This record gives sequence, C-alpha cells and structure tokens, in this order.
Amino acid sequence: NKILRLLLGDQLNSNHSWFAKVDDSVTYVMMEVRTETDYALHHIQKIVGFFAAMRAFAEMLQSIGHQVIYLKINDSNNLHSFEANLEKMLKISDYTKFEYQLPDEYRVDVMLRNFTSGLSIPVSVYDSEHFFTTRTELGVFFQGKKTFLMESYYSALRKKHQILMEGDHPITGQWNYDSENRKKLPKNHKPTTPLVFNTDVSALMDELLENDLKTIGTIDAKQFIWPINRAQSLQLLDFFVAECLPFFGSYQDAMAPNEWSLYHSRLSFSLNTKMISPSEVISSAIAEWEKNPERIAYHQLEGFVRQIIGWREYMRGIYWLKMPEYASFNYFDHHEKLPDWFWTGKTKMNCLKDTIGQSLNFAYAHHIQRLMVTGNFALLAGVHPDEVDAWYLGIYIDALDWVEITNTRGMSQFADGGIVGTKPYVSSASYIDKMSHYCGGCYYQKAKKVGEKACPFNSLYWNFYDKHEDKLANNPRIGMMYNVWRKMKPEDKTALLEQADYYLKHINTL
Ligand code: FAD
Ligand code: DLZ
Ligand code: SF4
Repeated sequence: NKILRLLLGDQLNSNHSWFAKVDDSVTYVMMEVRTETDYALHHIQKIVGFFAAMRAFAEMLQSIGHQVIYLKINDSNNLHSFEANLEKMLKISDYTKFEYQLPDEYRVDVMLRNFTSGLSIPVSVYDSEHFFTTRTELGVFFQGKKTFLMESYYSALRKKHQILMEGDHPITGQWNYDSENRKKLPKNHKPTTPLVFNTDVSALMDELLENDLKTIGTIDAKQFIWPINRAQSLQLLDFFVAECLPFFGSYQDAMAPNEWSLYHSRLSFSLNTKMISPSEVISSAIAEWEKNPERIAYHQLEGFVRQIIGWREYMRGIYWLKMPEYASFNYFDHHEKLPDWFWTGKTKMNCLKDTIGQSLNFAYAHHIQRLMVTGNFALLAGVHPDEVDAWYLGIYIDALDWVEITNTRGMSQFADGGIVGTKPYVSSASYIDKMSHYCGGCYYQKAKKVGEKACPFNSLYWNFYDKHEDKLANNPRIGMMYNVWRKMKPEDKTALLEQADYYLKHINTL
C-alpha cells in the first residue's frame, strides 16, 4: 500500500485528521507552480505569503515524521502545473492510491475531477475539515426560495452550532447590532498600532527574483509582515481579541488616511490558508468577551462573529451553488477597462489614492475600502466585472476565487443582479465623507457636483442611476433615489450627466 496525498497551498490545516498519526505508507506532495502564480497579476506579498506558509507547513510535517515531497518554484523537475507534476509522479512511482482534499476553488475542483477520472488507481476525496458548512448546505437551506438572505443563513448557523445562543434564541434576544456598528473614527483618535511579524523571507525572495514572475506591489523581504505559520496566526488572533475586538464593531466601517488596518483582525490570510480555523477564531473572541464583558461590549463581539459565521460561510455557499455561471454574470453589461491608476495609486482622489496605495504596500485593504472606495468607483465607472475580479484576485493576500468573486462580482459590482446584495453598493462623496477622514485632504471638493474640482463620485453616482433606470427603478430599496432624480431640474440633470461624461472620458487623469 503506497498512498500519494496532494496538499494545496490553501490547505495548511495542521489539525486535519490526515495528520493525526504518522503513516509510512503515505507521501504528501506540495508544489509551487506557475499555473497558480500566473492566474492573475499577483501582488508579490501574496506569492511570498503563500510560498513561505507552504514551506513552513511542509517543514512542520517533516519534523514530526511525515513524508513530504515539496516541489519548489526553481526545481528543475517541476513541470509547473498540478496535473503535469502529479501525472509524472504517479507514472514513475508505484503509488497504489491517490487522495486529495476538496479544493475551495471551482477551477481546481474541475481539474482534479478530470485528472482523477483518468487514473487507473483508486482515488479518495476528503473534506478539508475547516468550514462550519459543507459546499451544498446553503443550496439546501434556500431551496425553493427566491432570495438568499445572509441574515437568515447566519441565524440558522448560530442555532445549529449553538453560538451565542440560549436554545433557539440569541443570548441577548437580538440578532443584529448594525445600528451600533457604523461609527466614524472620532477626530484625533489614534487606533492601535497593527501587529506585524518582520519575518526574514529574503532567501525565498531571491529564488523568486530568478524567475520571470510578473508581480505588483512592494515588499520588505527582510521584514515580511504577514503570519506564515500557525504560531504567528495564533499570535495575531490573540492580538486581535486583546487589542482590537473592544472596538471592532463600532469602527468596522470607518476609514482614515494612513490607517491601513484600524481594528480589523487581518486574519483572512491565516483563515483562507487554513492555518487557523473559523471555529477557534470565534471561540477565542467569545472567551475574551466572557472574561472581559465590561471592556468588550456585546455588539463588538457579535459584529465580528457575524463576519465569520455569517458572511464567510454564506459567500462560500453561494459560490458552490452558483458556479460556474457566477463567473460570467454581468448584470449591467459593463465593458470599460479599469483606470490605469488602479495599478499605481496615482490619482488626485484622496480616498482612492490611500486605498490603492495601502493595497500596493500591504496587499491589504479592509472591507469598506474594498467595497465603498475601489469597488464603488469601478461600478460607477462601468468597468467590466472580469477586470474588477482580476484586480481584486491579484492584489490582496487573502484573495481566493471562492471568496473574492462572490464579494467582488456579487456584493461590490452587483453583476449577479442581486443574489448576495439587495442593491448595488454605490455612493456619492457624502457616504465616503460620513465614514472617513479622506475628503478634508482631497484635491476635489466633496460638496461640489459639477465644475472644477467637483468630486467625481457625485456626478458618476447620478449618471449610474440614470443609465440603469430600467434595471433599478423598481428595486424597493432604491426607488426613493429615482424620486429625487426625477424631481431635479432638467438643467441640473444635464450638468451632472455632462460632468460625468467628461470624467469618464478623462478617467486616467482623475
Ligand atoms: P475583518 O474585518 O477582521 O473580519 C474578520 C473575518 O471575517 C475576515 O478575516 C474574513 O474571514 C471574514 N469576512 C469579513 N467580511 C467578509 C466577507 N464579506 N466575505 C467573506 N468573509 C468575510 N475576503 C477574503 O477573504 N478574500 C477576498 O478575496 C475578498 N475579496 C473581497 C473583495 C471585495 C470587493 C470586498 C468588498 C470584500 C472582499 N473580501 C474578501 C471580504 C473582506 O473584505 C475581507 O475578508 C476582509 O477585509 C479581510 O480582512 P480582515 O481579516 O481584517 O477582516
Ligand atoms: C495562491 C497560490 C499561489 C500564488 N501559488 C500556489 C502554488 O504555487 N501552489 C499551490 O498549491 N497553491 C498556490 N496558491 C493557492 C492556490 O491557488 C489554491 O490552493 C487553489 O486555488 C485552491 O483553492
Ligand atoms: Fe474621495 Fe471625493 Fe472625498 Fe476626494 S472628495 S476623498 S474623491 S469622496
């Protein structure tokens, strides 16, 4: 008996039952391959983060006695795709069985199903033992329903897993604390300094430099900021619950210049690679709240639990229910290109300069920056969802198709016509100003709609509604905006549309 087990770069779950005992008949294989580095124009920190974490995981497995074959990016025998490497390994060795864990990505799932269907040895597929829900659970839950409300899935999962529950009721009697969770950062409030790791990854960086990899963004390879193993991931979790959780809910939608992390956990990379599990993240947050209820108000905790039990599991369920069609949805039939400055951050719009700038520097932006700054602008500018997806998939350290596409194409671009969101997340300057300290330092004037230095968000916002009236006017959550638009003086409307047209024609100079 000789088993070959594949481990993908986002399957670094040391608590998986595969690793419960050392078995000499099992060989694990991990590989750094160009098909994975090149499926998007990646941030250098994403590639380094994945490779460093994969290497650390392989070393950890070897140190406790497991047999691991690890193909590095520069190994001369590396054929640079999962299938090609596997095919060769299975040909030259006498493995009697091939095993893999369910991948999170549709593309890899199809590839592995096709690949294994041609094998002459038995194949077994295992769960990745990470998520609260299975791939199909959401589909079953919403069967026969017209809408897919995150809120109802979230409460069902809270009940099923008895998280912050007393029987069938939420412990405080209330599910939702959104009204307490949308505060601007007070002036002169200095958020906690983010914990970063300063790991020296320069040897790995040198290997990457020998390749012709095309990447974006900056890196300090002597002081790599992201967690690359379970111990660092747990350290980040401890830091989060101690320092950030007390403020998480209140300021989860807030934005401020040069504050790249605020009270966010930055656990998405550790979670998506499975170095830590959603269940231990939730348990740790709840335990801290139980220890310090006077320091951590309940709504701060619930706001965080909702992201993980709610949004994360929900997005995964939608992905598996709606793929592969989801990847081609384009509800508004948008076809524009992303402005050039999405790749450089060189724009006079302060909110976009800051958000794109920090994305290039840290491979990270928090949720509201992704949704209401870059996503909002791309939607107002009519950019093709393929372009928007490719940008998000490349630039963020936590970006994996299953959670990137549902958030980008779905929640942020409304390209799914309203599966994950009930209305498009677009705004004029007033929302950005309400939630951030960006507008004060901007070249553009937030209150100005037309003319010199008018904030582009203002005219683009009305232009979007005007252009898509047929698709949006009947939406009960937006009808009100059309009343305002229809009552506007015709000359004001024309001026707004002309302003928007001018900005769209000169988009690269904004
Ligand atoms: P926190 O604010 O600390 O939240 C805690 C955790 O909750 C996160 O680590 C994440 O696991 C989960 N979470 C929060 N919001 C969501 C959400 N909407 N969907 C799924 N999980 C959520 N998240 C990714 O993990 N990968 C992506 O590629 C990704 N792309 C996005 C693209 C767009 C356009 C938008 C609007 C959101 C995207 N998100 C993505 C969701 C969210 O922005 C990130 O999970 C979050 O910013 C990660 O930072 P954090 O760990 O500090 O999160
Ligand atoms: C993101 C990523 C990158 C950049 N490189 C690799 C790699 O070389 N080898 C690998 O196994 N995984 C990598 N990953 C993560 C994969 O994209 C991810 O495992 C699959 O998409 C399945 O979700
Ligand atoms: Fe962004 Fe407009 Fe505010 Fe400038 S004025 S920061 S462009 S919203």
